[in-house]
Amino acid sequence: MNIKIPLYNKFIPLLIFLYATTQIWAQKIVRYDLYVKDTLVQFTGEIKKAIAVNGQIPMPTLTFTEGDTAEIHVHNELKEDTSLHWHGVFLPNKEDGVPYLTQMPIKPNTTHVYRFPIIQNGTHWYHSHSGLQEQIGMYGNFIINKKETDPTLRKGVDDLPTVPIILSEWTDIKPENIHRMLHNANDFAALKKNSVQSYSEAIQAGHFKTKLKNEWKRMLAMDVSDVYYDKILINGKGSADLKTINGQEVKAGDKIRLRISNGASSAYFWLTYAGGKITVVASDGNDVEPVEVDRLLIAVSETYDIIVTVPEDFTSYEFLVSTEDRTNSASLYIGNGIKQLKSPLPRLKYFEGMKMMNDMMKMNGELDDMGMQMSLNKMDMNVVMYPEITGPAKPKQSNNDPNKYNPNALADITTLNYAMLKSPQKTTLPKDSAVRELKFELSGNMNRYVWSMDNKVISETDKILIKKGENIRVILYNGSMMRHPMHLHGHDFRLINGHGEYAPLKNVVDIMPMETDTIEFNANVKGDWFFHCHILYHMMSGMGRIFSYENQDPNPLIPNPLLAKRKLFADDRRFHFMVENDFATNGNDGMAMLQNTRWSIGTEWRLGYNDHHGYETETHIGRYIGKMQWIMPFIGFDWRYKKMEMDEMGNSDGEKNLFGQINTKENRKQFSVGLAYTLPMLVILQGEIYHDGNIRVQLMREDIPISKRIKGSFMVNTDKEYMAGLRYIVNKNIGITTHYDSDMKLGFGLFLSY
Ligand SMILES: [Cu+2]
Repeated sequence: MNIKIPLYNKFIPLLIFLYATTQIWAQKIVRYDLYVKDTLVQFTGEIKKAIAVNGQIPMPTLTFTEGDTAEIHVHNELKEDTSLHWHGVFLPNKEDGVPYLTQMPIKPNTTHVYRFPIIQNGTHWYHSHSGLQEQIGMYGNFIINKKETDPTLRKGVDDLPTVPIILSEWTDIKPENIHRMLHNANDFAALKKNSVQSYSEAIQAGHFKTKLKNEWKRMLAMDVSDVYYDKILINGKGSADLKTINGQEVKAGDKIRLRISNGASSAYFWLTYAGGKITVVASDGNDVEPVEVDRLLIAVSETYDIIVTVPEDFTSYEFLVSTEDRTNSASLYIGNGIKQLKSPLPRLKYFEGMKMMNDMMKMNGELDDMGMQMSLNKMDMNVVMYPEITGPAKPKQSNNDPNKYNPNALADITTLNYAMLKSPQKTTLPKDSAVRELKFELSGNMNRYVWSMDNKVISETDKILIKKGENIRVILYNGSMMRHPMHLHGHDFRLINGHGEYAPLKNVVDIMPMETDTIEFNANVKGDWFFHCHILYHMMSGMGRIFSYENQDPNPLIPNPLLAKRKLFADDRRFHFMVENDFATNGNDGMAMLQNTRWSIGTEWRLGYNDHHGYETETHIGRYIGKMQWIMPFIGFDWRYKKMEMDEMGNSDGEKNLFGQINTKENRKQFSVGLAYTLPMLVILQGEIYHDGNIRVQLMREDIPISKRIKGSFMVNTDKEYMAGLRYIVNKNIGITTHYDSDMKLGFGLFLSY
């Protein structure tokens, strides 16, 4: 008799063998499948395009235990390329997820598998590194638990109920449009945030001189952040309840560990809690000695593990997340019962901030720290703007306030700073390794939204070569007027903060203006590693560098390194477009511009309707010079024609310009070379010589902030032309204008801009 053995029985020994080997090598493979897809969202009531992964925003929380192997299958169902970067995670370079640097982008309708061993633990997160996708949904928690046998397990920390939280922002404006508007100094965001800081507001606040001095020093009004957001989100919601954890009801006395990542594209957040103190126990996935604070600011892309306590039953305590500029917030209510609110942070005193900036800004555009060695966010310069610490705004404050630069002294509010972070373990680097020291100045140009390091954007520099085994020390000085969260891929660094051998490990260091910070790391994993500002719009403008290991094998995922490099550099070489046109009763005038880091291509036109029938166009192609970009040499073409009545002909032909040359302003087809220079008060002095030898000098100022919604402008030149105008801003694309022009006379119009 023939006995049939079922086929699968033959595999049993094999299965047992496989099971045994996974146990021996402890290679538990944790697989996630991520489906990246276009979606529509309604955060504000308006339907907008976003990107969801597995149907959700934020992306799903990925959870691992140290020792696992991560296997993440990314299915791109978008119509565009994508990528995923594992922020703060140690991995082989080709798994790092930076398109055109560590891999080619994931094409639509393809799947890419990221596979890497998990060799650390902590709170991390992940996000798209392609274009501006991070802004519209592509961020998620990446949590690595410690092994049960980990000797660094802490009682009262690692055994607490834990909630992963990712913070983010939402704007109804397309991120591409935000980026474009930032480059065009469009201050619509300031209007939305009520932070225009116009002359009339300055006068009301007793700060007319402050405003005048600010413009004399060629500064535009600034804010602590430059994008307006419609919604702040905690795990994808503006308001959320935390009533139970793992099925257990949250009750009085419970301590809860929140693993918080700031997945925002450009917003920093204040974290405050209605239930009392906040205990910080880890940052960027690395344990720190517990430190108790009243509040902390989490920089873009940082992570903090904090412990909060529920003081009483029948109450739910607000955990309040406010944008640094205090214009928006989100809340997590912890506990069960009546809501106990945290008082919102009061509005910033902008003119106090402006006054401080004035004092620090030298005429040449450099910052003067007046001998103060600032670092580690210990002295929060923005404190001058915090009413909760320095008192309410009052007009005409004394200039001799002794606490002008150290108002922290007035506060009994404990705010976290980097000097408070101390690692529980020694973090010293290998002692016998060579040390390579690198210095960078974080540089920027607010007016043209250029962000760089040592005044060079990524595409203007080579990769920085380092050797495996070296200890790399990086000294960063922030010479720009905004703070920058600098992030290093693939490595943690020691943040030198006075704790010696116990310096904390981080992978993001936030640096305030005029601060100097030192970080150091051991170069221990070959590859091309991005080091960049994590404000998305700063990174896309070119604020970063690439560390590249010497003598490394080519990356198999980059088959054509030259093409990849060109694509990588395309981000900060991009031109940004703007156009505006005034449809007025007396004519039509407008301009269109294409600008990038250094170049500007602009054309202006004017068409007269009334007694001045004619047209003019002026085109300039220029390159901005120097860090402050106050000088722009250009070549131009000027083409103008005026139809004249017979009786006008005579006297017009004989008209001279201010230099006594025959004035060709009525009929000109001329090439020119010239120079535009930004004078104090942001007046542009433009000198131009035409190919027939004619010279024209012109003074011009646009966008004089008269009031919150009214802007003034004027122009006068040696062709005896002049113009003055006012514009009332209705919304980001529409204005109402009136102007008086030497040719076109008085007119009223509708102003459209993009
Ligand atoms: Cu930045």
